[in-house]
Amino acid sequence: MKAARFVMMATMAFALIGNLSGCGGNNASQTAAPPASETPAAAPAVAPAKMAPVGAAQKAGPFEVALSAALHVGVTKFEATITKNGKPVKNASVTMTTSMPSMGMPGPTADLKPAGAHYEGTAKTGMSGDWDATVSVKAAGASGHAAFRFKVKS
Ligand SMILES: [Cu+2]
Repeated sequence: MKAARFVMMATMAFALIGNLSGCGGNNASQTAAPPASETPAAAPAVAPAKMAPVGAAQKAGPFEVALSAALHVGVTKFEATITKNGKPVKNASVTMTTSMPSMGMPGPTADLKPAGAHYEGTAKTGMSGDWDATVSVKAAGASGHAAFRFKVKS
């Protein structure tokens, strides 16, 4: 019983620290989800939310960028689809930076890595409210930026 109680206290402390971290910070360690082994077995199962477009697809230099995510407060997976003249762009370097414009708060930065037909990565949107995300794309000697604004609901 003692061990179980310690695990519960540690889990609560971890959750508290997470809540105090504001917009999610801007270092990489805060963008990573905790290993599955640290997830308490008793945690209620939450059905994964459906990915949805984050605003309209944007031009980024010669590229078109569509961004989607299941927006919520916490660690969130973002998927970017990068095309050029309607065709998928491979071997691109894709980085997403975030901020909360109304609060002047920088948010996390994430490298979006190739995953199937798109690029994906996680970023912790630590607070509800309006967020900006800029997706920077570099591929085959060309580059561009696409800007998205989205709302994270509490
Ligand atoms: Cu904030």
